[in-house]
Order: sequence, then C-alpha cells, then structure tokens
Amino acid sequence: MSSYLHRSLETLTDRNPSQALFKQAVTEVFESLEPLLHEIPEIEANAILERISEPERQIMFRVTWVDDQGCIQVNRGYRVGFSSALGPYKGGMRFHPSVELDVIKFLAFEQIFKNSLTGLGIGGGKGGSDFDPKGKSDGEVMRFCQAFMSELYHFVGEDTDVPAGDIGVGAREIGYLAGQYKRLTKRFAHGVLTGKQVGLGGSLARKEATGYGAVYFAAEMLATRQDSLKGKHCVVSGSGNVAIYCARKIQELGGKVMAMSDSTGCVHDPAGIDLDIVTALKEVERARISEYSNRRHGSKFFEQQKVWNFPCEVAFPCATQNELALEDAKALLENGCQAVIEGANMPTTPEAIALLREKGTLFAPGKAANAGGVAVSALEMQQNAALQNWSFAQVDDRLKAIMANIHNDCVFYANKYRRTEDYVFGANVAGFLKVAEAVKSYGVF
Ligand code: NDP
Ligand code: 2IT
Repeated sequence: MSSYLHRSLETLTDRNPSQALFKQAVTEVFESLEPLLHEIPEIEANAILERISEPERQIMFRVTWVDDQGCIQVNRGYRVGFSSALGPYKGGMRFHPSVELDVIKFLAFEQIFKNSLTGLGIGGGKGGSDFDPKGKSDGEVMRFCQAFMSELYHFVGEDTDVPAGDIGVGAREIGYLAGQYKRLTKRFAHGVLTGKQVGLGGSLARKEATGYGAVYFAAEMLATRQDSLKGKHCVVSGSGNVAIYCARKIQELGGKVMAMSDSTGCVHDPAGIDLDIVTALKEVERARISEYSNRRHGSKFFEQQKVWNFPCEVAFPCATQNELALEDAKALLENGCQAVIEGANMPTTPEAIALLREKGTLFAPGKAANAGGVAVSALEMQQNAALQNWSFAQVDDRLKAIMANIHNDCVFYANKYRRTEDYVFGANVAGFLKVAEAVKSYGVF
C-alpha cells in the first residue's frame, strides 16, 4: 500500500473512531485508487483523499413529535452534505432504528461516487433518522415528517441540498415532508425533494428506477459474456421499493425470481414469486413477507433465513448493508451463482466480494448498479426546473442509456488498468476521477 494511502486511512480511523461502516466504504474506494496515486501525483499534492473523506457539513438535530397516545417522542435527525464538488448535495433519507451518524456517513460517501457516475451534475449527501416507521399510524408518520422538516428546511434547496427516499422513506413520507416545507417557506417544494408523487411534481418511473436500473446493469454485464437473464433463476433480498421493481424487471426480461425476503425471513416459491401479491402486501397493506405463504399455494416462509441458500444463477441483494457475508457467498457459489448485482448500498461484505471475485463471479457494486434511482431523481429535478412532465417511456429510455454509460465507464477503467471484469475497481476509479478533478479545479477551500 502506498504511504499516502496508508496515512490517509490511518488518519481516517483516528478521526472517526467506532465508525466501522464509514471506514469500510472509504477503504473500498481508496484501495481501488492505488494505481492512480502513482500515476497522478496531483492527488496527493492537492490532498484530495483527505478532502474527499471529510464531509463538508454534518447536521444533527432533535426531532420532537407527539404519538397517538399523546406521548412526546424524541428522535434524532441527520443530514450529511459530503461533497458538493459536482453539484448540490443529493441523496436519500433513511428512517430506520439502526440509523446513526456512521450509517449516514457511509451512505453519503458512497453517494458522491455514485452520483458522479451518473454524469448528471449532482453532489453527494444523505440523511435520515432513528425513527422506526414500522407499526406507526399514518398520522404518526405525518407528524414525525412535519417535525423532521421543521428543522431540515433551513438546509435544503434546489441549489444546496435535495433529499429523496431510502429505507423507510417513500412517496408518502416525501409528500408529508414537501407539505411541511411548503407550509414553512410558502414556496412550492419543486426541486427541493425528489421521489415525489407524480401529482406533486414527481417523475414517472422514479419509483421503478433503482430496481429497473439494477437489472439493466445486470443485463449489460451478462451481455459481455454473451449471456442474458432469460431463463435464469434469481434471488432478490428485501421486498421494499428496490427489491420489488428489481424483481419485476427480472421477470420482464425472462428471469424467474425464486425467493424474496424482509427482516423477519424469506419466502421461496418454486413456481416463481408472484409480484402482485408482494406489491399488495408491501405497498398497500404494509404487511410482513411471511403472509405471502398464506396467499400462495406451494410457497414456503423460512423464519430468520436469508435468500442466499436457494439455488440461483443471479443474486440481487436489495435490502441493506452487509447482508451478504462470507458464508452467504460460499452458499451462492456452491449453488451455481454466476453474478451478484447490488441493488442495495454496500450489501456485500469485503470478504464476500473477495471470494466472489476470486471464483470468477460477475460482481456489480451498488454505486454503479443502483445509481438508476438517483439518476432519475436528477431527471425529476430537470423536469421540475423546466416545468415539464416526461412520459414513462422517455424517462425509462434515459435510465437505460445512463445505466449503459455507467457500465461502459466501469469496463473502460477496469480494462485500462488491466483489471478485466473488476467492476468495483472500474466504478471507484470512474467515479473518483471526476470528483477529484472538480475538487482540484475549485482551488483550496
Ligand atoms: P425499503 O424501505 O422500501 O425496503 C427495505 C427492505 O429491506 C425491506 O424489505 C426491509 O425489511 C429490508 N431491510 C431493511 N433493513 C433491514 C435489515 N437491517 N435487515 C434485514 N432486512 C432489512 O427501502 P429501499 O428498497 O428503498 O432500499 C433498499 C436498499 O436499497 C437500501 O440499501 C437503500 O440504501 C438502497 N437504495 C435505495 C434507493 C431508492 O431509490 N430507494 C436507491 C439506491 C439504493 P423490513 O420491512 O422487514 O424492515
Ligand atoms: O441510495 C440512493 O441512491 C438513494 N437512496 C436515492 C437517492 C436519490 O436522491 O434519489
């Protein structure tokens, strides 16, 4: 390891003790940059690694709201603006009890390079809260979102920071946040939030974009081996926004989705998952995935089990970070898995990635494969700014083209540095170079 890289990672650990996820995300990117550090001495001379791994701003705030029993509840809100080198901070917000600064920092850091890969002029940010939407009434979710935006509205804006959804935050929550923004500022929330319902200025195909984009990326990858998703058995973890539309597109392209999951366990369906049931359970009823087995003859629910133990040729982790560990990678390999495409952010542990790569499995990192969501968010910003509404097909065509470009960029840099099929390397280098150039061009600040 170069001494600059070593020093940068040591400093990072010293400055961020007990932020293991943030360190994991930075280490993966920095290790990919090793060959560039020798070739481009300006990276060290301009302290790019130090600057790129320290957030420009980190906002933490108290969120106080009243539950249905009339009790006062206190949560913590976060918004990290990591890098505005390429544009306003852009990234989702996560509402989940596991949220803490470490989680938001790792996600915001990943977002810098993902957003750079889209080529759409957006910086990297992320936010959220330890609020748990599960089991909360609609009124409670609304009051929480109103309280959250009452603090956040000072910091967002179309040229500064544009939040969107992530785990636990979908169109319902974005609607409540937009409503409160409007109430406080007397301005329409156009351009300040993305992932809005279509009636509030949202983009068609935003809901589908992350999942569809991951499958478009998978199709591009398989095509490099003269292969396709047609007839492939697939497993998809999670059953939220990303997982559902990933599974839909797999089926549209002729693949068969054998298993899906949530945090309680997974369902396996030998006839292939019926997505109308999953969508009704998750988008309408907000029910648990175990209910699927009650509605579909021949399927089975496995409590607290992951989808990785079922035979498949292609696996799509679409739930959460570090959900695919070394033993899961071993199970996938034993069962004949040929490709892993990350719909979620950092779902595969470094040990699992190393094993999959060593065995020749195609592996797509989230910052490339799940960039479709944020890309269509940027298209939503374009539509809002131009007071336009594009058709589903127009947005979907742009999404397809963007995913193909990201794929090409990954392959280009992997080949350039003789790291054929190393999409982790290709994505990190392609994403980094644009940001590094911008940071340098601005001068020191
Ligand atoms: P949702 O809230 O819609 O769904 C999340 C799914 O993952 C649920 O099935 C949930 O199960 C499961 N899950 C969440 N946390 C855990 C956990 N700790 N252990 C096990 N299962 C868990 O979120 P999204 O689909 O939007 O997000 C999924 C992933 O994709 C995240 O990593 C997110 O960062 C990433 N992503 C999202 C994008 C978007 O546009 N929404 C864009 C790019 C990436 P349960 O309901 O039981 O908690
Ligand atoms: O991780 C992600 O890219 C997202 N949650 C989507 C961010 C966005 O701004 O649409």
